[in-house]
Amino acid sequence: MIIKKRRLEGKHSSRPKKWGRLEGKLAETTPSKSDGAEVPEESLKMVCGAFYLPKDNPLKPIGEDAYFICVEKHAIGVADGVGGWAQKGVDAGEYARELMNNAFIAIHQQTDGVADPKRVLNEAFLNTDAEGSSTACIAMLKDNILHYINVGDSGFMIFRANKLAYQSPIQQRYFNCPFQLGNGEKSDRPSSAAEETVPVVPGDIIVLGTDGLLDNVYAAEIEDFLKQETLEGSEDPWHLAYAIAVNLALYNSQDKFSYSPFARAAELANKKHVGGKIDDITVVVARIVPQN
Ligand SMILES: [Mn+2]
Repeated sequence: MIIKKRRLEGKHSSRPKKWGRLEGKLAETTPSKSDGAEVPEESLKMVCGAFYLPKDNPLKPIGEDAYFICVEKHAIGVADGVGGWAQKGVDAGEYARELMNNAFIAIHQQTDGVADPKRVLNEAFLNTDAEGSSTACIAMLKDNILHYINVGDSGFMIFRANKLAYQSPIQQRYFNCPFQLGNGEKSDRPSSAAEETVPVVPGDIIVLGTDGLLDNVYAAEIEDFLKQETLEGSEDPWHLAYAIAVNLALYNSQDKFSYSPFARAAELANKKHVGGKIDDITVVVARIVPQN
């Protein structure tokens, strides 16, 4: 795979053109029939790719994020082990990895063909024994509708014709304290999860990530990036995930002066934070295409 290194020079030092978060609802720009994006009768599938970039930490070379892609069941998921556990000598990455592994197994064991992310998350949670806690977002495509379940501040955006069409809402108690699944008394249970369905159409691009992505990259930047990729005819989801992780999220995270989504959220919470946020970065990209 040829990887193109492209950095958006000069883009990250200023406030993006538009940075309003579009949470939990379809955008007004959602194509209607007049846009030529009719709801298809044909069956759709997801073509997926992912890139994981743990932050530089010799003590935790694989970081605290985890993800899975289940091609047969059209399902993807991410989890982000909560870093605060390190103070207690617990690697929450273990919890996140076990949770995603168990989610993958639970999806394979769904034999009745019904996409039920809640059941998957429940089973994954009950089978996860590790100490720690983690956010989790699992999305499954069924009958041309994306079913998802989310706990915490991981999440996804759907881009349609290179425009943001949907963004999943995050759950947090207060700034930088997301809802989190875990076995401890203070942790959340799957019953706290947000569950939603979103119709999708061929050509949609789902960008799922942990807060290493979402705290560093605005939807408008991904829109610009996808426009450029479309011009160049680049459709490989692995390439898109790599480029979004490295050229946008990693690059922005290292910018000490940018008005990042994290800096904006801090400002809204009356906290001080300037620049990007160094973190593990997970990006899963799923293209919605016809089954045949
Ligand atoms: Mn994170």
